[in-house]
Order: sequence, then C-alpha cells, then structure tokens
Amino acid sequence: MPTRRPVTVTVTGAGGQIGYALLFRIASGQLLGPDTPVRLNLLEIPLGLRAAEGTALELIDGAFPLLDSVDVTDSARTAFDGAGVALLVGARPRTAGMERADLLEANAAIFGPQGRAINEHAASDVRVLVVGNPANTNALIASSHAPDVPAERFTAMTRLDHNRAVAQLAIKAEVPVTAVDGVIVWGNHSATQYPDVSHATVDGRPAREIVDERWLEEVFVPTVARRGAEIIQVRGASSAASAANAAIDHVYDWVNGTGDRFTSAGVTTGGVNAEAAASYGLPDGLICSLPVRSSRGEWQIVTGLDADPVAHAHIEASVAELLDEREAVRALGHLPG
Ligand code: NAX
Repeated sequence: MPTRRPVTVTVTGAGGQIGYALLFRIASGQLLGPDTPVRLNLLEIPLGLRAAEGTALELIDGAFPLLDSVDVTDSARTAFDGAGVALLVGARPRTAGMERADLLEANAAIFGPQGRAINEHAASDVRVLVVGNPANTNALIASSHAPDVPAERFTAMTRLDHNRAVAQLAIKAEVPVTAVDGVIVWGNHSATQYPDVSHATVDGRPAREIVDERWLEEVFVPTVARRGAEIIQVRGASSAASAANAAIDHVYDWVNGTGDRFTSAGVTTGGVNAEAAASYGLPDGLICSLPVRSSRGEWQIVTGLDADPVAHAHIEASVAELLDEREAVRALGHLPG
C-alpha cells in the first residue's frame, strides 16, 4: 500500500515516442518509488492531444495501484499546477533547412513560457528535467524564466549518454554494468560531449589499466557521442525507450540518492554550484553535464576529479558550444541580461 501523498508529475510531449515509453513506467512507480502515488499531467500541443489522450486511456487500462489520476491538456498553466516533478520532453525538432538560430528561437518559444508556468504554478520544491533538445540550453531558457525557482532545480538530461558510456565500457571489459563506476559525461548533450573514463573503475581497478588510449579516442568517445545517430540509422527512429529509461534513472536518483556512486547530469554552474563548477574552470550560468551525486534530494557536483590535458581540450570545446548557444539565445532576446 502506498504510504505517501501523491506527487504531481507533469510530462510534456506526452503524445510522442519518449512519452509513450516513459508514462507507464512512471505509473508503475519506477520514477518515485513504490510508496509514492502519482498524479500524471500530460501536456501536448493541439496536434498531439489525441495521441496523449489515447495514451491516457491505456494508462487507465493498466489499473496501476500508484496512479492516482491522469489528465491531458494543452494548457501549460493547468499542466504545471502543483507539479513536484516536471519532465520537459516535448520540443521543436530540427527540420530540413532550419538554421541553428531558427531552432533556438523555436525552442525558446516553448521553454520560456513553460519556465514561466513552472515559476507560477508548480510546487515550491519542483524538480525539472529537460529532455527535449537542445536540452542544456532549453533548460537554461526555462530556468531563466523561473526566477523564483532555484537554478539547481532545473536540470538537463545527459544520463542517456552516461548510461551508454557505462554500457560500452562494460562490454569492452567483459563485465556486468554494475562493475563499472566513476564514468563522467562532461559538457553539452551533443556531439561535442566528452565521455571520460579517467576516474572510472572496473571491479575497483582503474579503467585505464584495462582499456587503451587508442580505443578510448577512436572507438569509445565517438561511439557514445554519436550513438543517437546510430540508433536512427539502425532502428529508423530516434532513441525512445533508452531515453525514457535514462529520464527515470535521473529523477529516481535525484529523489532517492546515489550513495557513494556518482553519475552525470546537466546541472547549473551557478548558484549553489558556482564554487564547485569554478573548480573545473567552468563559467557561471550554464547548464553543463558534470559528475554528480545526490543526497537528501539535491544534486551535488563531485569535485577534485581533475581532467587530463586531452579531456580538458574536449571539455573546453563542449563548454564553448554551450557558451555559443547561450549567446545566440541572448541575441534573440530570450535570456535576461
Ligand atoms: P516525438 O516527436 O515523438 O514527440 C515529441 C512530442 O512533443 C510530440 O508529440 C509533440 O506534439 C510534442 N510537443 C512539441 N512541442 C510541444 C510543446 N510546446 N508542449 C508540449 N508538447 C509539445 O519526439 P521524441 O522522440 O519523444 O523526443 C522528444 C525530445 O527528446 C526531442 O527533442 C529529442 O531530440 C529529445 N531527446 C533527447 C535526448 C537526451 O538525451 N537529452 C535523447 C532522446 C531524444 O533524442
């Protein structure tokens, strides 16, 4: 029997493919644990409403003991009302002929208003995970429109990249994924991200004693960074179930803690994180993937994991891309200051 009060979980883009892979797992208790009932609020644009409504019917048909209610709306205000967790999955994809500025502009038009709605209507302890791409910059836009919500409550998903890196290392070392710890994904959720095994261990042994530099640079890094494109090529559609799985992992760990192990998440480099982010030479005011642990419901950046010169160059390039995206959004008038 559930022992806690229901938590409102808002999922945007609920009628899409990640939404379909995500919602049943939330309803079954995998997002917040077996004691917490959920109220699902599904947000869609008018074009996606029927798909979300169909999914809502199937959610009802699941007779999930933890599913308190499911509502579908195209109103951000209604969807974020009382939200304790907000999963921002819906975004404007890049279409043929679209320049980067057009993409950023189209997404700013989504994530700015959603940030404002979160600011005005969500629960005071809301946790936000942005999945929709460009995830880091979309999270920054949403956060900048929610001045009353602490910046550390807005995060971007790089857990799929992290999970991919863990899995590739485990396959190479011929061990179960549980034997791998300490992998880090640095930077942007894009092809410039840097999956780093410098501090990783395999069954307690440094990963670098097990795999060679050439494999890392020529196989591991490109495989992880371009895995999304590989999935599209092989499956004929972009990652959905693995992305939903990563979103579940991210929020579950955020709420329930990671213990001594660490993982990767796109978190603010400002506010309470400013000092830790600065210890890696990162500028304030970005959402950047970093090594993190969670305890007592808060992400903390793991410090003291210094990057070697190769890693450093990769991280700098990814951070430069984040800065570029931020400047482009600012030039379009979608960031204050
Ligand atoms: P789909 O196109 O299947 O679904 C997106 C849904 O969002 C559609 O139903 C659409 O109607 C809805 N939507 C669009 N604008 C909306 C708005 N303003 N409010 C509410 N709903 C809105 O895409 P899907 O495969 O589900 O992917 C969703 C997003 O996740 C994409 O931006 C994708 O690039 C991104 N991804 C991010 C990943 C990550 O690791 N951060 C990995 C997977 C995925 O590529």
